[in-house]
Amino acid sequence: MRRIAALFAMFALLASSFVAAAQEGFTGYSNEILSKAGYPDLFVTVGPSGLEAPDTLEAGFYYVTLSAEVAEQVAYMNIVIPPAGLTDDEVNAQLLEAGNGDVVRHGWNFIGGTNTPNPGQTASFVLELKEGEYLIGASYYSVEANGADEVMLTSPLTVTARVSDDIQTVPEATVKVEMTDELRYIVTPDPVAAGPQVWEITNTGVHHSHHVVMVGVPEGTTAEQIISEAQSMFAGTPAAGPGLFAQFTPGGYAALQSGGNTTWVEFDLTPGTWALICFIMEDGVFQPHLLEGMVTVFTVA
Ligand SMILES: [Cu+2]
Repeated sequence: MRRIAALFAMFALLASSFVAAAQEGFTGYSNEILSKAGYPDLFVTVGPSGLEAPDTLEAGFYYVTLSAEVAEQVAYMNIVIPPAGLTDDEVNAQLLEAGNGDVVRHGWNFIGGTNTPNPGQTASFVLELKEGEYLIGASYYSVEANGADEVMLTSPLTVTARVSDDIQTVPEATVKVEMTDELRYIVTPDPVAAGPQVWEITNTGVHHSHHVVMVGVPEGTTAEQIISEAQSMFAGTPAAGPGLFAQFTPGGYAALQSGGNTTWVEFDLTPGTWALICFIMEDGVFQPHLLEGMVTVFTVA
């Protein structure tokens, strides 16, 4: 997403080709399996006319579909529980800071979300909503502006006890990702099969929120190489020659999840070497989880 683009705007000279690649769009999104799994729809549409989303739902699994109202724009969303005591303006500002700037403040519970991959396209995922009071945060922006024009809107969501008597089952996933408090991703299996796969993404930790930025990387790239290049860029001493990041191709994305939360997202990846990278920065820590080792490389075959 432009979350990558925004980060790499910081390394603009180096990463301009990657930003350009990001603007060509994400190629790994898929809706073949989860769309037919029978979960009730939860539609979220956001744009200049406002944020359109339900205000009351019963507890259960939902197939969430996010759309930008304006075909030339993209949209971001996350279902959240903000920390108590914030004003509406603070909630909005901190949501934008998290979605746009990858900065996570203390006390937020990010249940899960997504970003539309390209203008004119939707993004879907499945999550389980439990009884409680939530906020849907959703924003819209143009890809060209790298999120500088992003507008964040919120809408309250009350989830009531489940009364429907149909039995819902947990989505069947063929790939699992654990995001841990040790700032690691654990992907199983490896290799991942090519073609549409449902990914179960769980933050198994307690203390940190993470997202998933999925990129295609040159064959044989190691996590150590990605960390090393990121460290060089952060230190302002980039290696000579074409940067590794400039060779990344955008694949997929899953928005912030706090500890204990799971989303199910479908990706269709081409054979090759892929990486998951976390660009999230803790409040007051001006470096992404990536620099603390939160990147993993896996194979799609
Ligand atoms: Cu992280």
